Amino acid sequence: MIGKPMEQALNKHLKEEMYSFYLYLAMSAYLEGLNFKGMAAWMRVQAQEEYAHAMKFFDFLHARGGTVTLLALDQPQSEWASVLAAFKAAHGHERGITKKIHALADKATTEKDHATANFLQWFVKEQVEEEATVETIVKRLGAVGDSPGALYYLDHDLGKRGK
Ligand code: OFO
Repeated sequence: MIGKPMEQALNKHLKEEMYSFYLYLAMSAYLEGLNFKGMAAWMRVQAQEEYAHAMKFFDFLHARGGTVTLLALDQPQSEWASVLAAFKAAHGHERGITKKIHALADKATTEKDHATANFLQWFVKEQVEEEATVETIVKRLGAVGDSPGALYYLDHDLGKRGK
């Protein structure tokens, strides 16, 4: 049975993952509006991954005899200054999520909740990948600059995700 403070913290994080879903869906809509269909598809796949992350918390809470409480989501931003700005925001967001996961892992250790600490290790590893993947895209976009040809090539390349 999970302790109440941990249950509350995991419910709060479930919301963070759902917000990530919402944010990436908003970025997908923004990119779709700019006609960068490959990048929009990439963000849509990312949103689906975030939904799956949220559901891991949902399932874990139930498996531990906890209660799932769905908290209200904030409205995500809907426009960015550029494609690069959107991906930079995604990178910043992932860095923030990493910090939150680490704080949760610290809490589980302090509370000697070994099951939760073990559950969170998957996310610790996943965050390394999440940050690295978006950082690579930010770097590629930075290298592309204002070259339309290179930008459309990158769009096409990112559209391969999930196909
Ligand atoms: Fe769930 O990893 Fe991104 O936010």
